[in-house]
Amino acid sequence: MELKDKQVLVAGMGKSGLAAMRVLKQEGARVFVYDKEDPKKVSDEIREEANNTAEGCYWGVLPEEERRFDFMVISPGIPLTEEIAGYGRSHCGELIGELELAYRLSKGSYIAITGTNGKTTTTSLVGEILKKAGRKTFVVGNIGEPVVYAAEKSDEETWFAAEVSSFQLETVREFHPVVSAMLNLTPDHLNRHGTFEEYGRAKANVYKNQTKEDYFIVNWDNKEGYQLAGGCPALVIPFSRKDELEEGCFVKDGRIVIRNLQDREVDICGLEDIQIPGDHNVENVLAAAAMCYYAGVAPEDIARGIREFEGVEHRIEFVDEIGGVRYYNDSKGTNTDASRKALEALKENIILIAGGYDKKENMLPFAEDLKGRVRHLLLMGVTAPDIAKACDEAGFTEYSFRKDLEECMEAAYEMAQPGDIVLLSPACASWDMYPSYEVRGRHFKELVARLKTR
Ligand code: UMA
Repeated sequence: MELKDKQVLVAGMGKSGLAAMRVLKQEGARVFVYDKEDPKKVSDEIREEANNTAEGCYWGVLPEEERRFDFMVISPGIPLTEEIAGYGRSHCGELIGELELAYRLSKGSYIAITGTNGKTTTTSLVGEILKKAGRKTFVVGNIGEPVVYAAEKSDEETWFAAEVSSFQLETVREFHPVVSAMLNLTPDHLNRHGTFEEYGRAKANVYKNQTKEDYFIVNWDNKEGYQLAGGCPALVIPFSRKDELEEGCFVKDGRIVIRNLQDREVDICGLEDIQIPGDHNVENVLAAAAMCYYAGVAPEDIARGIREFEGVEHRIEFVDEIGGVRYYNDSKGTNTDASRKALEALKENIILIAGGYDKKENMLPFAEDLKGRVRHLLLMGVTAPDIAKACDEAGFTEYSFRKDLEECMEAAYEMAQPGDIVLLSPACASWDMYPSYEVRGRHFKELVARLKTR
């Protein structure tokens, strides 16, 4: 992609937009930036860097009506219904996201992982397997690493293990992974996408440019996700934790096997080799094994990667044990499905801390899962009243409200008995109280460390 002297508008000065701005400038483009925030609310560092890099900065205002740009790079967090997106459609030759920009700038092959839950864990595991197999690998995307930085450093031998969100997939055009995966599909981000169908449609963009030479790995056990295989132009490879498949990756006699097109069964490893807890993680491992196998990694390298993988930060992460009580950080539980999986993995005697930003999810199935697992639920954040209402409906009465995470932790510490688990798994995004789930998770860990020194 030739960028020299191209006029580009970058919208959103978060991680993704900043990365796009830097790389575009380096490639000789004439960069302009926009952010909805008033300059007073933007950090000094970001404002200064943008002022020094861009030819024009638009803080809290749209660029002039008479301006025209070759294209616009819009951040994933900006809904396409926002005014700036409308401006982009009428004033810019093209409207793309940072993932698409990166794709056009990169050499090498993409493995793209989407789905509602498990993306970060599975992407990390795929990355680990590829690295252990000796491939030049970048683990990028929604996981927190803008893809454009890696794109700059890529060559023909490079492999990208890319976590891609529905937000990022809304703005892809040519993005073409050799292997893509849909881990599962359950309602999430409905406030952004409007309906579950629209959310699924955005996710299905992951395979829209694939051909029959490519692979689409999809969860056989998740009906909603599997339905999307219907429109897929790539070779569909299912994975299943529950059923033995004619073709695909599944569990047989306690072992992970892949049955390929030639009807050959390849043994990968035993379930006991998986270190990360819960059935949902068996699914993540099956998906990762299938992706790597179809990306040409040897079964023994896949097995080694699985055996040595200890999980990722903020995802059912064991933090510490204090007085016989174990503390787990599942700040990445940003929707009800993710948090239900954490409850399922940790089983019982749980003191749960939940609540946060409202993504308009139905809280009832989550509330129903609390019974028999959760001893007490501590509620915080914007969704606290909604979760409480769902608990009433589900007949779960063991809950109380706290102002913030610090107060929740105090209460949890007071009420926990040896053998209990204190779990932060909010079932909601963090954005009402924190800038990100990572900051929320780190705060939880700091509070655990503080309790330990009492
Ligand atoms: N902004 C506007 N107008 C708007 C909304 C936001 O100008 O209408 C501005 C904000 O003022 C802010 C910037 O845009 O300055 C924020 O951009 P962003 O929300 O796109 O966030 P980034 O920091 O660029 O991070 C993004 C992803 N964020 C989102 O998709 C919301 C990160 O995913 C990703 O790790 C990062 O790019 C690098 O690729 C986070 C996430 O929460 C983890 N993702 C969602 C999820 O996993 O559920 C999809």
